[in-house]
Amino acid sequence: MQELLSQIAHCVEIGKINVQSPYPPQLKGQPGTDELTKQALESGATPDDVLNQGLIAGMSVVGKKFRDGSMFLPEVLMSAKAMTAAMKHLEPFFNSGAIVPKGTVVLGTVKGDLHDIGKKIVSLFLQGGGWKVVDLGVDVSTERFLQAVETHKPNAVGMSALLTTTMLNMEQTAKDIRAKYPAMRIIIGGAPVSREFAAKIGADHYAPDPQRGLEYLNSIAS
Ligand code: B12
Repeated sequence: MQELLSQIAHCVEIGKINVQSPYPPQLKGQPGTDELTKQALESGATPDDVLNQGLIAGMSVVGKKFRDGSMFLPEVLMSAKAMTAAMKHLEPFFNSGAIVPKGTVVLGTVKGDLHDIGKKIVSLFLQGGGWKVVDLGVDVSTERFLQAVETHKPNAVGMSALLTTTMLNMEQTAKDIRAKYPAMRIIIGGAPVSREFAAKIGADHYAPDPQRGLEYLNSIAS
């Protein structure tokens, strides 16, 4: 079983989705996260083992390599796809409560901003790290963030902005969330934002990449 879980971790790391996937070329015709996750669960692996020893293990290698520059965006996107294929098999266990997430994060790209790619990667990393993510998508108004906080009672709100213009909307949303939920943890990311900007708008944390976002969230998980 251990071997199977290590294989899942490796497939996440190298972005091997399923047997049909031609990527990476050296594993053409071999099973990917899709088949291996199904097989592991059918052979009696617990969903927790698949998540922790397979997906989280694989994604944490991806996170480290992406951070130190030894892995690039297209490869990370393949890993994210491999991860999504595996998550499909784990979803029923999340829904039934058999997997207990570390906590919940409401995530969205702020109002006026349609950039989705970075936020989606963050979403998958956090899921791969054992968090439940409520992804509100792009162009998310303050009202929608507030509504989601009310509904999902998350441990944190994550906001993404890629435009200098929409950073201003992020500021407003952060202030409105803080006014209504003073204890809510707010984490921000996206190319134009910074640690200084986070401090200015009263956000708790700025993360330049998903791995550091995950590390922060794990540090606040009770
Ligand atoms: C792809 C892209 C688009 C695509 C978006 C497609 C999509 N579905 O997302 C399209 C074509 C739609 C687009 C449109 C526009 N874009 Co554009 N776009 C980009 C581009 C090339 C890449 C962005 C990207 O996906 N990066 C890859 C991801 C992985 O990185 P990332 O988003 O930074 O996210 C990472 C981290 O920042 C972090 N992170 C991000 N968010 C969060 C959140 C949290 C909580 C955490 C923890 C971490 C985190 O983790 C992510 C993963 O590592 C950038 C240039 C660039 N190099 O950034 C321009 C760029 C952002 N765009 C720009 C502009 C100007 C526009 C337009 C205004 C163009 C126009 N005139 O129409 C429109 C705006 C549309 C709108 N209202 O949003 C400018 C912004 C300039 C500025 N300073 O404001 C840029 C910088 C290009 C440039 N050099 O001029 N764009």
